[in-house]
Amino acid sequence: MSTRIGIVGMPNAGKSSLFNALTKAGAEAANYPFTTIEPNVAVVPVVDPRLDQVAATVGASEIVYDTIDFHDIAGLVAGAHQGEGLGNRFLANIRETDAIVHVVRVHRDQGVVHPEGDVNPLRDIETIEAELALADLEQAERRVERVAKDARGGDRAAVAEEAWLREAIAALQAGRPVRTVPVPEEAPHAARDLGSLTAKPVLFLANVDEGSEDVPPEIAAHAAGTAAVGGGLGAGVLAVSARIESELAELDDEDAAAMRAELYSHPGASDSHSPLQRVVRGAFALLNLIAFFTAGEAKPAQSWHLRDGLTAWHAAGQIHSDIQKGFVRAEVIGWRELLDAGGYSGARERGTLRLEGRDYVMRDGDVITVKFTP
Ligand SMILES: Nc1nc2c(ncn2[C@@H]2O[C@H](COP(=O)(O)OP(=O)(O)O)[C@@H](O)[C@H]2O)c(=O)[nH]1
Ligand SMILES: [Mg+2]
Repeated sequence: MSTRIGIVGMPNAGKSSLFNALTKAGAEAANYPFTTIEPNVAVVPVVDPRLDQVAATVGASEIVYDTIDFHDIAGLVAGAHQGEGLGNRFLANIRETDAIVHVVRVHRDQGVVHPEGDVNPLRDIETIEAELALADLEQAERRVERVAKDARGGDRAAVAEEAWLREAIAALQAGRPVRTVPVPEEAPHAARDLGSLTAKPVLFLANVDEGSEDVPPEIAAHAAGTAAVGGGLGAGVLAVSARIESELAELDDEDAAAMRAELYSHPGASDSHSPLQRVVRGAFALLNLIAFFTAGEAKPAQSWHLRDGLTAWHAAGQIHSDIQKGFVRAEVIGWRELLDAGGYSGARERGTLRLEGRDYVMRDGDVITVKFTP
């Protein structure tokens, strides 16, 4: 299942610029299996040099990177929860995403109109968050009535969910996102069943002036304050110049690297860790995802994602439901060990290719071959 990220922010914050940059990055990645996509969805490869090396080591036929879908969600304005603008439809679009990238205008280019007249990142963040919170509040108030009925019938999960919903409502009324309210063990899907927008992890993307890479401290502080309690899904922050990225995406790699080196003074600014890939990786980190690989001689080498802490059986399910159904065992090796051994047969000789059962907890960078009965 592909990971879906919704891009939100004030009008003119730079959402479409970021989206266009991401779209071009996706279109240029070789060997991407394109499917028909909607105009507001950018399918972006999660570029991973480890997979390139694994592919070369085993003699794979091609490289297929895991992807993230970015959705440009325009039209979120003050009053959206009441159907202002195209409000409700856009809120529905956000509900279907796994995480949110919240673009915040920081750049002070006089040539770009700000809907409120002046540049004020924290105010803008609060405007957007208030809309998300109000939408959540409406949903929660409606849902709590229904759940309360089941709770009165003595359903334990419903009792836990009702208590959680009441806490969530109190948090929202106090201006805190739902993600700060821990979900009870007895009702683990409470936030998902609510379709909560403010429970989703969020990556604040400061859209900064060209040449800058500094996250304004007030945005960093806000992100830290809105993160989930007790770890887990939270909030992150990055600085990018959306306009520059959309322009750089038009250039070939060499020209883009040269221009980056000119714009950003520190070493490393011109390497392949482009700000767009930082956005992609930021989204990955936000969702607690790890990467694993499948690769074989004359077959595609492919990267996949999995929630950290899940098992070989879950990994099999990511690859194909039939492979999961018929799971017998898995051959697993760390990507580095596979490289060191020069391939699978060398790894077998060294004993670094392990046989694992369905409960093996996958690690970031594992290369897996699932044996299954069809
Ligand atoms: N100077 C500058 N202008 C930007 C930047 N990002 C976006 N813009 C401009 O701001 C305007 C609105 O950007 P757009 O991406 O369409 O915003 P959206 O409404 O959030 O989709 C456009 O004219 C962009 O070229 C930036 O980083 N720096
Ligand atoms: Mg736009």
